[in-house]
Amino acid sequence: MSSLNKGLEKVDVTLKWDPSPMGAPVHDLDLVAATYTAEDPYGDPDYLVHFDSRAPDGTITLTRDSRTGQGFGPDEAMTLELERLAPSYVRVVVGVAIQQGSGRTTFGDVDNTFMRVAEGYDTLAENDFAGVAGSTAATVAEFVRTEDGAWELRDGVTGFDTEPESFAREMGRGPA
Ligand SMILES: [Ca+2]
Repeated sequence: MSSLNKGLEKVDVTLKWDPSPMGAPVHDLDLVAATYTAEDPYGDPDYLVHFDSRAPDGTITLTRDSRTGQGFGPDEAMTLELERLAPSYVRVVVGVAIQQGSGRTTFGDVDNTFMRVAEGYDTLAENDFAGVAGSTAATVAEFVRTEDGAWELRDGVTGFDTEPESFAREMGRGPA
């Protein structure tokens, strides 16, 4: 990386999936972001952003939210204005959790799941979740503030086998 790299400023994470067949239980996937401060970068999230929770400073917003996967374009979308985050924030982890209301549901049970991380028209990462087909949740992007203050993406999808609520607490922990 060049030292002229100014880092990521405003990033969009989008998620789509196909609705379940007629008569089958709906598939509800949720984008979740967890923020971490320099005091506890791998501990408990400072706050979460998801369908039921907003960023106190408005820097991370869920702009689209779906309970079924029906419709065209992204089903869920989140905008992260990283450059506006207070300096105390050093890490943001974004994940996808599948609601488990109708029994254990994994990415392998959901058709055509796809996520993309982009800044403007530049795609930074994309993934079809094939590598975590047996998981019920996954982290999909980790944004880290480097020593010079710039935000960078650490790419990669990691599967979890947990309910959405416990996933939100655990998604930012470092490797065990
Ligand atoms: Ca949802």
